[in-house]
Amino acid sequence: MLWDLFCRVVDNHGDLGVCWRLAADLAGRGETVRLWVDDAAALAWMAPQGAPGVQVRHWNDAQAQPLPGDAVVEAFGCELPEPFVATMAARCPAPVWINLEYLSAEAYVERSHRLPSPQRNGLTKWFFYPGFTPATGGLLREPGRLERQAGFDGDAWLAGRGWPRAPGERVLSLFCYDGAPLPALIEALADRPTLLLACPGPATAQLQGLRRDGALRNINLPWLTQADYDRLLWSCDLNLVRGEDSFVRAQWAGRPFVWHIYPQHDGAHRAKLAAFLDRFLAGADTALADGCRALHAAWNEGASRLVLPEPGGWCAQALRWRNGLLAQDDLTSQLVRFVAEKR
Ligand code: TRH
Repeated sequence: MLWDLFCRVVDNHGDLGVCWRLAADLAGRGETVRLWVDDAAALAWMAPQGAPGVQVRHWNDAQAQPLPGDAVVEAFGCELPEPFVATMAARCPAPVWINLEYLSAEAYVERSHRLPSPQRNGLTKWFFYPGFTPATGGLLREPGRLERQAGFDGDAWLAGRGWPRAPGERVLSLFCYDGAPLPALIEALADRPTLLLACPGPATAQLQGLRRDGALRNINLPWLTQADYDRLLWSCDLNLVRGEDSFVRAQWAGRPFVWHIYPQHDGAHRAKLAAFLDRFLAGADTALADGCRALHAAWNEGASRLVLPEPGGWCAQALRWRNGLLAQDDLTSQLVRFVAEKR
């Protein structure tokens, strides 16, 4: 089938990051995808090699009213160009119109997933919610990901990139927003030799001015391709991630992670964070659960001090969590089935 996937880059990189990953995954399964995006600049580092079967088109070209595909995905409620919507209404059969929502672990997601929204022009827009349970649309997980990680040697990869782990050193990746309490993190890491691999943006900017003692060293990374960013996550003992897509990729890495949630002015992100931790920590022992919650509160509220949970139990919980998620249908499979069902 032909898919039209619309993406508007709000800020940061997750809208495009998620849409690119979905487009490439669909194309990898034999679908044809037109990715309409208003600012594709970040693809230059995210996916410089592109993907067979994905055509990246500029958002404005959609005004020229190409014949819409079999499925139209409006990512994160980005509001499609009116002329394109008009051609959708005129197409017979009408395309299946999907609004792909942001990821959340909150309960409303299961109630809202797959709900229809009849439109004035006679079309139906379907709400499709990613999520962490079988009653949701699931998570992006392209075929072969687990196998690629299984045979991967993280230390060799780090050394090959010029960021070698010294003997006995703990290695962390750091991808965060402004406001992350880096001084508290640096203090919490002082107990062991640590290599901090800082991703571009607030992480490297904030580390610049901070005093660090001998036990901790940091290297500022360039923007990596999505595939290399995955390899970074697979190579580290602890991944500090943010937003939506790196947050999911850290869960697939099966390593301890700390989530810097995208801050919302009305504080709605706090409920979203709590809902995720409730699911992630289900079945964990009290010490780990309390430690993880306290760490996320400190990291997301900018505390002056933070404590890392004991790594052994944290690793076991991250693996248990990933194994549970692997049992669910992935987002792309569910989307393809949903469109075939509604056509
Ligand atoms: O950049 P983000 O903060 O994006 C955010 C979130 O998606 C948030 O939900 C959304 O509301 C907001 O944008 C508008 O974090 P995220 O989601 O992890 O997206 C970053 C993308 O960049 C992701 O696909 C991973 C990728 N990436 C690389 O490819 N290479 C890199 O070196 C790094 C650090 C990230």
